[in-house]
Amino acid sequence: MKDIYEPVPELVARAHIDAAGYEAKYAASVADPEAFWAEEAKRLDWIKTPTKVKNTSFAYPDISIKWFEDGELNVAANCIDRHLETRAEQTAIIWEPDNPEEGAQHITYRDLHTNVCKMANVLKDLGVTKGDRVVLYMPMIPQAAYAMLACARIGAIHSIVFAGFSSDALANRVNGSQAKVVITADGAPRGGRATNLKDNVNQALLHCDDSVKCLVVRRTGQQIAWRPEGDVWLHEAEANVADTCEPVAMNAEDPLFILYTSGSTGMPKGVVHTTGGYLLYAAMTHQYTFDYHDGDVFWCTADVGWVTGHSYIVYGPLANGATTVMFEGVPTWPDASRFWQVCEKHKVTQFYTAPTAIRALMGKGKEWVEGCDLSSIRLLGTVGEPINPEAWAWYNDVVGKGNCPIVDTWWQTETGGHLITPLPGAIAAKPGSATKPFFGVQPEVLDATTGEVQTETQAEGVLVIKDSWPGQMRTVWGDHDRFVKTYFSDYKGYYFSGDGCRRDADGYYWITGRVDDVINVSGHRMGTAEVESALVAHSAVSEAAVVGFPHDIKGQGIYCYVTLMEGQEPSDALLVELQNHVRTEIGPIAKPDVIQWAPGLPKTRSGKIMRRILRKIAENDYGALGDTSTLADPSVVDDLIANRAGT
Ligand code: 6R9
Repeated sequence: MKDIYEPVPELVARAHIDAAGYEAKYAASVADPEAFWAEEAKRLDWIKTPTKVKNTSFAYPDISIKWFEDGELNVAANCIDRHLETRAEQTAIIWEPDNPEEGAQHITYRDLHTNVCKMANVLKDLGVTKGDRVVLYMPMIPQAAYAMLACARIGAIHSIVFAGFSSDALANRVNGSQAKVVITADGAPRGGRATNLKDNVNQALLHCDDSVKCLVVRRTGQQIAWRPEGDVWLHEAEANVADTCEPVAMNAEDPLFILYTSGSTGMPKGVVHTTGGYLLYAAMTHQYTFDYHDGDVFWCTADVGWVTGHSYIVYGPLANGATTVMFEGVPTWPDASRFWQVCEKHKVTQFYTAPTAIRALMGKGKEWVEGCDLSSIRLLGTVGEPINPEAWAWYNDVVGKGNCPIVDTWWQTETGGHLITPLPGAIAAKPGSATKPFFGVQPEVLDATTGEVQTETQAEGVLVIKDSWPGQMRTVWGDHDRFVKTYFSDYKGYYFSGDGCRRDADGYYWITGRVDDVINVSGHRMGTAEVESALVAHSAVSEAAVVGFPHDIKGQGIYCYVTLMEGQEPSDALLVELQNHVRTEIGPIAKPDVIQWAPGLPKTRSGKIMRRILRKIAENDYGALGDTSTLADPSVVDDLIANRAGT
């Protein structure tokens, strides 16, 4: 593996932007953001063209972010209607089902229009109007995209809950946004097995207002328990509605969606994205980062339950009139060649996945890749966590055959789209680095303790952003103070990402991971506080502390220190019970990898758990325990080391 990979010449020739172009455009974007974004806004169809571009303040505590605030547009019209004149018969979505034998579907822009209009009319019949919230709890089926766009068409705000989350998590989110309708399916096939999604919804709705309706897509045809009062089959309801539906004019700052994400404290918070700035930013980053051109087939393997699915399966690609692949299955079923089979079958040109998937497939051996014709692939992308050199090299050599650029895109649920990323025709890649900022993005590295700006090019510290960009989240749903406190109170005047980073002598950014109590399990964010509160909700547990530890495939695993109630005895049975308990409370991705029985936890005299020490023990790194003198009872540490549970 080399230290640096220059842009591939054939790619530079056709790229939207080259090195000189990037420098000039970036300089313009930060010198005069108003002019820059006014021009870029032309990539959208506005019902009312905005006269105001940027009205944003990071001045603590009066954080206020508005873009294009007097503009009006409709997201669904931008993602569908405006393409009908030129590409009605072009495939908008290629849907690849879990079971390859079921056969793929090619959904044209015209089909998309019809399906979205129908679903929008069904939602209207269910009483949904502009500003109402609709929760989606769905498999990766085209109806998930229809539902997102149907909400956008009538001005409803969608909130997608990943279908792998538990009924408790679903209930919290339905109640948190006071949703009127939940859209789901009977079952969700993944890897040859179907989860009973509708059962989970029924469980969740026991804890929600009786008026909440449930719109059900028939996916598997399996037996489900029906609630006669509030349940509606989509196919039945659609039989009675028109197949056109006028898109509602939305203000650029009207919310488009809420997406819950984990933070360092408390329960997940509802990140709010709005209409104009978000769509513009998703579309623009999709075009430049992946160097998308007409005729390409773009595949992002994420789930629509995560922000990556929102921005790079649905909104960015469809705003650009692209062909986007939506995949219901998993990388390893029916066998470990599935991703590559799908690439070959649909002649995918850009492939975007997470390092955890690359590591898992790398472990299966390269013969699964080599049996497939991947000659259509021109570019590879990664997202979700830092990529380790072994995985980078394998992706580059085995999947990309050494001639596809890899774009390592750093961004977050909060940022709406890529903030730091290579542009394939413009920026040379260094394996493991997210490289340079996207247009309009002004990163700074601050000293973590003093908050001082690191003015030298070579620097290390926490990663903050100096000024707003259009795709930025606007608030936390129902709790603007939490938004201000979480992202703007630690380092005044900046948006704080929660990530640490290093900037090298060439000005390249290297993300080093979270500096807060958020862990990254298979590219999914998990607050350690969430797992802790699930553990202490079990009657046998008196106290719990959760940290991340390095995991070969998942990036980080979940390591739990558990103190039992008086009279409770540790046992293997209890261990399994606690693992399952967390799984039920949050979802399978939160299942603890390691549980260590801890008679006591290392605490300061004021009672604060010293996580730094717990992290070191979980990492098997005792040499670096640091100062333990402030502990109330230092002997606790020796006991934890002696009884360490991990491998
Ligand atoms: C898009 C997404 C955000 C957190 C982020 C960071 C980590 C994402 C990364 C990366 C290193 C990359 N992260 N991309 N770390 N290199 N290319 O993943 O959103 O689920 O909100 O997670 O993921 O730690 O802060 P989200």
